[in-house]
Amino acid sequence: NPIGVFDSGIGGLTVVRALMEHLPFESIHYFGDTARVPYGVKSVETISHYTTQIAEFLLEKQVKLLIVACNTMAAVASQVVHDLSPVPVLDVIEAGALNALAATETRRIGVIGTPTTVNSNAYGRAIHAVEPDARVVSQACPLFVPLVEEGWLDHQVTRLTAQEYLKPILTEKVDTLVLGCTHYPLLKPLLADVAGPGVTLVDSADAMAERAAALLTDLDLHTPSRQPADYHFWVTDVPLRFQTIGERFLGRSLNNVHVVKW
Ligand code: DGN
Repeated sequence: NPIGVFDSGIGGLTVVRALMEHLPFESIHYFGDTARVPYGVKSVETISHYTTQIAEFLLEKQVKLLIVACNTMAAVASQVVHDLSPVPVLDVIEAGALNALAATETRRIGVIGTPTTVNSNAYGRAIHAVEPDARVVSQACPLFVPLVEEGWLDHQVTRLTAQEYLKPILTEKVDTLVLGCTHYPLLKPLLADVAGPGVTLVDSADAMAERAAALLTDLDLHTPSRQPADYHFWVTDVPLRFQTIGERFLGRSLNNVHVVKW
């Protein structure tokens, strides 16, 4: 059976990309709510409602595992998915928090994400559940999503924006920085440069793929490598530049795109 991955839009394709690299034999059904993105500024109630709809859609595709790729959804609606799903559920925040704890030496961790993710303090809660003494400093970076979608991955404007956003975090002398949004892995080289050599970046997409691989092994749910993996992409709209932006996130050509009209 396939793995179900979902996001508020196309950003979760960074998670699909990491899954394709770590688990090349697993088929994936991706759902991106491109008609209703961005979720980062919506209420908890609305996000929970949308999340339920999407999780139910993927469960009908007989997925064996549900992955909440969107940090914003994971931050406020992860419990909703756990409550309704008969199959295991993984979310990016848990994955990112665990990798940050594995990476830090000083237990001073920075987190960046959308305003909803940061305001929810979901990373802080996940980190403190394991390590109550950790110091977590977070910063909302609302301008990063449009900059990434514009393709300004190595642009002076993005660099200045990053310097401004990271200033308060770097003042706190963190040694680890969690990229708590689906879009940020594309900014990794620039953020590594701005943060400097003393800071380890935790890519929540990679963290998720590692956790998913470990879970499939634990539960003995791996697909045998006999047939090629099959990928399907369900979206609620095909907006302008969808293909270009999607392929940038996925790192390869994007086929089998189906539009769901809700
Ligand atoms: N996918 C969202 C996240 O990871 O937080 C970012 C896109 C958005 O909803 N603004």
